[in-house]
Amino acid sequence: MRIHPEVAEALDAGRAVVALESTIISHGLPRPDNLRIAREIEQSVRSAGAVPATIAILDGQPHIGLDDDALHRIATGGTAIKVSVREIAMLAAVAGDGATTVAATAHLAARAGITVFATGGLGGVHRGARDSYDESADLTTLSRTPVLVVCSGVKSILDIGATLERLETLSVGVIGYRTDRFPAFYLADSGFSLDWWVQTPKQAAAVLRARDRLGTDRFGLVLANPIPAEAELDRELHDRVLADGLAAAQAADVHGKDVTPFLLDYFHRETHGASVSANVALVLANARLAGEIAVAYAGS
Ligand code: PSU
Ligand code: MN
Repeated sequence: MRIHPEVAEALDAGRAVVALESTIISHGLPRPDNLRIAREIEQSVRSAGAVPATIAILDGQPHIGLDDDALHRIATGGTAIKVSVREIAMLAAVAGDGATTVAATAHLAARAGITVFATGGLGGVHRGARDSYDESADLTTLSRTPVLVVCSGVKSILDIGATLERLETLSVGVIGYRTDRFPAFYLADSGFSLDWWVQTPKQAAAVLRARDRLGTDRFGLVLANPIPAEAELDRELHDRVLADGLAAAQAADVHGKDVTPFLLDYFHRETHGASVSANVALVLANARLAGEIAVAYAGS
């Protein structure tokens, strides 16, 4: 692994660092805006007083923290494939470029000693998983990776109830940020409630500290931060595009790791950019909150 000097220095000094995923940049947001947004996400982490570490694979080597050239290559180079944990070694062997999913990012972050991680949405159990068995490796990876993922829940393209059940089975704690409702990415409320919530970054850091003391720190935690109210997607538009997108994916026989990027792209096109604005708003808010939590955790 190559740890960026600024990140290495912060980790050595016990200062706040926030890991950021790269699949959202390469496969989750449209070009060319994705490069600017990737920089803004890093800036949000900095505005909270933490150091951003965007994680990706370049020439087969995992990078913890990217310089601007590397960020550029992942965002606009077209060389990076979507990489989950099981593919890191294969990509290393052929010296390829990869954009890491939540699972792969969490794995590499934990190895580098980074605990707090920000993203937009977590992967989960896909609709129809009873037949397809399509469940994101994000869930099983979190069951054995000691990170706190700050996200806006999971998208309604997934089976949210089943995803929450799986998180329970896998011992991954789910905490709402100033809410007792599990968010659904573009919408603040998925209709599912939560048993636990915190009101401040300090309280989230206290959970991390307690878990370190009690030995439950082998599992991941999800901190669910709902999209800011003013950025929510119109619910009717959301429901219509969701139904059409799921039908389009089925008609086009899309499956496996292509499903999530396909549906994201469908949303972007069919909402004429409204879903991208919502996506950007929530990911910037998550990056900032993750920065605040990392600062509180480093100082506690
Ligand atoms: N959900 C989103 N946006 C994304 C992703 C998920 O709202 O960009 C990406 C993340 O990188 C996540 C991955 O880890 O998709 C999950 O893909 P899969 O369902 O193939 O595991
Ligand atoms: Mn899948």
